[in-house]
Amino acid sequence: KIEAVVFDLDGVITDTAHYHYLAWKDLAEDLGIFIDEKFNENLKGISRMDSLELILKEGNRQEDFTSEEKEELAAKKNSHYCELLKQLTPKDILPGVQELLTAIKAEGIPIGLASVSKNAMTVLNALNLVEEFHYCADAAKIANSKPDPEIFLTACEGLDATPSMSIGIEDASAGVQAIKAAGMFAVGVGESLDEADYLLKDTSELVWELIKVSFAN
Ligand code: B16
Ligand code: MG
Repeated sequence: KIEAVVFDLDGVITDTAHYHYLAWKDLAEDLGIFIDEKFNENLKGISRMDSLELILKEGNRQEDFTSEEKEELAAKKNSHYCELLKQLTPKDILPGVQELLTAIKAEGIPIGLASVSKNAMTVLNALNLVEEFHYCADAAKIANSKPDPEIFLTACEGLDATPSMSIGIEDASAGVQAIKAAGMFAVGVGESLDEADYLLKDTSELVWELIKVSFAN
């Protein structure tokens, strides 16, 4: 019996990954660093400060800033990101997600959130999805960013679920690695997620009956 389903947020429930990208790209350009969508793949599921470090490294500028200055750069990116988030409405829930949540709920299976985003509750609120989740792991209390399993393990614990009997859904390679490291069944949505136990092209393919069959096999 499946004990829980734990969702990633950015890139699975809604496409905030794109807003993260726009905000980072802007900041990077101010620093004379060029990043593209391909580079952005490395930032998915990675915490705010770790993302900044990767961008600075890309431009060979890691040593150019004090940790205080880095905090300011990250804060600048975040306020731009929060500005972009104001456009978000329930229409931005990705295809298939609402149906999937409804199907899981109908079976009485607890639903959790494992987002390392400190803006996760703002995003869920804008999408009107807060009520759908029985437990949301608090990113502020997580010491290790994905691919570390910490956030998925915290979500399972919060739902009183055994990780090996639980499913995680992710769009990022670091996230799929985190699910596997937690000992859970990994559903991957998108490209280059070979480690996933069940791989789908996009969220419209997230069909509960098919996920269940794949989990059982
Ligand atoms: P914030 P997820 C992650 O969310 C994003 O994928 C990642 O790109 C972002 O840097 C991270 O959240 C931190 O977000 O700056 O809002 O705290 O994929 O774990 O839902
Ligand atoms: Mg994601």
